[in-house]
Amino acid sequence: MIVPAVFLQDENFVDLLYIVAFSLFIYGLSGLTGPRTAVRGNKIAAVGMAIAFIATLLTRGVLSGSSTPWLIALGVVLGAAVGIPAALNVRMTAMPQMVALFNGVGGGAVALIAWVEYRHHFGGDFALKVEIPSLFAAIVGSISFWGSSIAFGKLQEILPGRPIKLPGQSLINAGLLLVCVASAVVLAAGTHSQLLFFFGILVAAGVLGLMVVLPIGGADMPVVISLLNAFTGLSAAATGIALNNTALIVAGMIVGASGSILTNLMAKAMNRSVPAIVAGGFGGAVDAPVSAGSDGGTVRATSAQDVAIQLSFARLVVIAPGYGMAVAQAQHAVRELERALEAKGVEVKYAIHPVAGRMPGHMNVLLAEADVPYDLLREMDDINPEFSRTDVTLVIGANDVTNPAAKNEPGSPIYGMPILEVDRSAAVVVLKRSMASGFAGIDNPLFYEPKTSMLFGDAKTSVTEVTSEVQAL
Ligand code: TAP
Repeated sequence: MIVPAVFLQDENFVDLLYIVAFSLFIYGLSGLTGPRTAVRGNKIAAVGMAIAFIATLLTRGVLSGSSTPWLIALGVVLGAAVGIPAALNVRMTAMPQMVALFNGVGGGAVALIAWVEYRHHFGGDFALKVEIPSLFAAIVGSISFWGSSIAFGKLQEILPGRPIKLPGQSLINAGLLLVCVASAVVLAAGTHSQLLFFFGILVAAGVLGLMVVLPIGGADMPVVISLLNAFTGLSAAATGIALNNTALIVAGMIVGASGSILTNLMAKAMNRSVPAIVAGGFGGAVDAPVSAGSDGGTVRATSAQDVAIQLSFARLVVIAPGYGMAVAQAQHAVRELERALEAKGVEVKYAIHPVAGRMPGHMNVLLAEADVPYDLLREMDDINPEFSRTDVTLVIGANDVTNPAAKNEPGSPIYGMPILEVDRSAAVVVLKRSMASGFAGIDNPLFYEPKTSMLFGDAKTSVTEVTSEVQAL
């Protein structure tokens, strides 16, 4: 695109570019509502971001200073050198860690910008309308950076997934929040020449970020990631206000608003309350893993041939996929099995739990990739009443989302989380490699029920074997 020189650095032209960028963000975001349009939506939003970046460079004063263009170029090269290979090489199953990491980096960048702004005005004139959003951005950005780092550590299994809680945790959190707010008030009230208070804010908010996420148990991680995402968006919007940058305000608010809505939806799906998350009493009621096998329950192993017979004589088969299907990349094999069963007159449906896998919509994306017709997918609330008339439920690499302890064991860390009630079907076949627990780190009583049989092995191999047996019958 050739832009007449007169337009460059013209405020109206820059504003026009920003409007185009926001429109593309919003249009792109609307594409993320369905797996089929998500990739296109993401590309559209990325074009919007490139336009916003160019508009920022064209803003008067941004490129002033002899070293500034080089520093910006260095940032772009370093960011691209890290970000592009990371995004290209990340495994689908490691996506949540990546989201947590990128989200944390966003929060950290916002906190650093707030610090730079503060140093910029150090000892001079700092208008409240700039200072207050900067302080807000420093607090929330710092919480988001450190909280996301812990979330990354838990998801990457560098840190234990179980809740880590100190005695008096809620009081400590309240104290840290008080330190942040009190320091911010002192600075805003005029003693802002004291850099020490600003560091106090960054450190207290950072420790608060760690303290809020450490006690959160594995199964509740989706909610906290989404909450931290909303925090990063809000802190970016605050930085936009401080820097008088419309692009940052709009983009930050889009992330903040969509993150807040997603947090609310996830919390509802997990039967948790958002205030309980913020208070720190979340997901960590019990530290000890619950053992379903300790009461003498036995496990019944089965074979691909037996499963094929069971499935072929069923009227209704429900497939309940989980994280293990993603690890095994078994979605195409599962689709083949569905076709083989349908060819024998068996009705097949898929049961989709809102937090099955490791990211929102994980199962929908995988099954769409394998061309599973969307009308065969049933959300949890729709499929649960159907389990009582289901002949066989095939649990493929799912564990926590089928765990009846969530309904029956008040002491369980996942108690209260809505589950796929697969135990109400006439028979259950679980495909997994071992008796290992799922993300929440707890045993699953479903595996010991007399109606349950276990087909041990990699999900893709097992499903392929079952399909061959079904076709041979
Ligand atoms: P999980 O409870 O994590 O269980 C997955 C099971 O898959 C494991 O028990 C594992 O058992 C099995 N598995 C792994 N690789 C396999 C393979 N190659 N073949 C066959 N089985 C394999 O999964 P879920 O039921 O989907 O529940 C999701 C959990 O993740 C919930 O606790 C949820 O809160 C949490 N979480 C969700 C999200 C979102 S947004 N979806 C984000 C973060 C965390 P073996 O090792 O014995 O095979």
